[in-house]
Amino acid sequence: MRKSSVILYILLISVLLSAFAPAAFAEEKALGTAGMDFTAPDDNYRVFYEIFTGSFSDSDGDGIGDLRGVMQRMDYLNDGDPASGLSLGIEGIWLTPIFASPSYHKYDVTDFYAVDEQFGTLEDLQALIELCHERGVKLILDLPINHTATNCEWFVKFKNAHLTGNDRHAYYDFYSFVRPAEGEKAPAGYREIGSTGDFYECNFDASMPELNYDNDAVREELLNVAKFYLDLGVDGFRFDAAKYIYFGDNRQSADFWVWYLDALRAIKPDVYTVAEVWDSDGVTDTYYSATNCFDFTTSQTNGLIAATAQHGNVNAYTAYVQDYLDRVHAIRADAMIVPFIANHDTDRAAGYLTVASGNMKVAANLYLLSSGSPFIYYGEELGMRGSRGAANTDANRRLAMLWGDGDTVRDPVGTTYDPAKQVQDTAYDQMQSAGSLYSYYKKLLLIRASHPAIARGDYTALSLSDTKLGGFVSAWQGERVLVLHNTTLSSAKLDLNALGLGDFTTLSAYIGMEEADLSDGILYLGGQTSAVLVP
Ligand SMILES: [Ca+2]
Ligand SMILES: [Ca+2]
Repeated sequence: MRKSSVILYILLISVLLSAFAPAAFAEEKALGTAGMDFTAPDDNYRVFYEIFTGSFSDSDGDGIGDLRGVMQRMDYLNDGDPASGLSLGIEGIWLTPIFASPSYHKYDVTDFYAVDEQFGTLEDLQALIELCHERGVKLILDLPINHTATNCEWFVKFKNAHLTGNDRHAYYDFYSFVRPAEGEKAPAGYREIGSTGDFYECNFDASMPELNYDNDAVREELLNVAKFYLDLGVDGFRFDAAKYIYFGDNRQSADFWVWYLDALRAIKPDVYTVAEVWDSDGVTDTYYSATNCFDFTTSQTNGLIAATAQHGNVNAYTAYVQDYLDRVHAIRADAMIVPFIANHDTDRAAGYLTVASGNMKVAANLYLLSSGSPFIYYGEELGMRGSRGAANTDANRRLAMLWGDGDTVRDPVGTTYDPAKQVQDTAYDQMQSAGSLYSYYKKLLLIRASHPAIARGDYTALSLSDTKLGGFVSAWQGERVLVLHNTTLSSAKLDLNALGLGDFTTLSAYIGMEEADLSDGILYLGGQTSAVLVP
């Protein structure tokens, strides 16, 4: 193609796109909400949205995301009317830490009772809580209580007590420390306090000294922190580094969380909590005695969701979910699975799954049309990319939300990610396009919200002989739903009667790269497409 004809071609496409954009938007507005029922109960089986607070939306022009920024994006997240079809439709928000802290990520806290001034004030937090609740959205805060910053006044007092040898000081035991015997070395993960021979525990970094949870004053203080925010109206917490409370002893750490959760539930019986226990299922099971945990096994590039989304075995995935639910329900009757594909500590999923291949959409189908309380990482719904890369920096996983409408939020310090590799369609663009990943996520959440039984109730994995097609039946309060996924590139045909599923006579919804059709008990399910059936 000659250069001039290429330009002409691009011009023609642009004209066509702009001509069709308003029509497509109108069609998108109509997005099949007619006839959908949104009477989902007010419980904790919610779709959450993780906001890396400093990278989301900037309300005051300093380039840093803040609480007022989240408020100004509430229409994007949830406009309070599921039937409008005009907002993403998330049902909960996880804010990464908002407390006073010297770092951009704020996982090293100076003062747990203050909002960092870069993010706003306690009054801003109260206003955000109010707005969330008006929209039926729950707000949970990130509690990194295993450690603090070194400039936290507790640590300053602790350090001084050791430097002066004052072992009667109230803060002498506030942090975890050891004094190795003469000639012995301190264990890994400890740092000497001056040249006192005392070493404080810091498994992540010297800048993150770990609190001593054998000290009742520490327990009481960090319980007060949670109570303080529950009083303010937050709905719950995400517990950072939950297995590090007593590092190396999961039973003891889990017992701490049982004690902590007993106290929180006494105040707020429906408090929403989820713990970060980045470990195998055998280990997370231990923590389920206290709280739900993120399901790290199915997340990330090597996880079961990504593997299944790339034309993998759906039966293995649904069998995994059923086994998970069976195990955690045996530990605690109201336990949930909390799936996700990426968060602020992992590479973004669109980078390895890709939107163009359709695999990103299949992954979303698998974990959002499923049991429990899934977490979407901000920008995931746009197909945003970001990975540690050669510079090995987490900042690349926390890039500024691509609003495309003049939001002044900037990438965090230390970012090295090549903007040319980023998805080019912003939120502004994608909201106008029925074919965008944003519109896809929106539709997916509508389907989920209109069928409460997908997230709740008894989950029974199907074991189909066609290993690239699979699904589950879920029953909740008299409602039954059948969810089927086809992860292959070609359409599949399923005789529901032959499988004993003939009572599912209505194809309620389908979503994916192709279409679905049900007639006379025969379901045709297009490639990379999922279907929801009801009796
Ligand atoms: Ca700001
Ligand atoms: Ca610890």
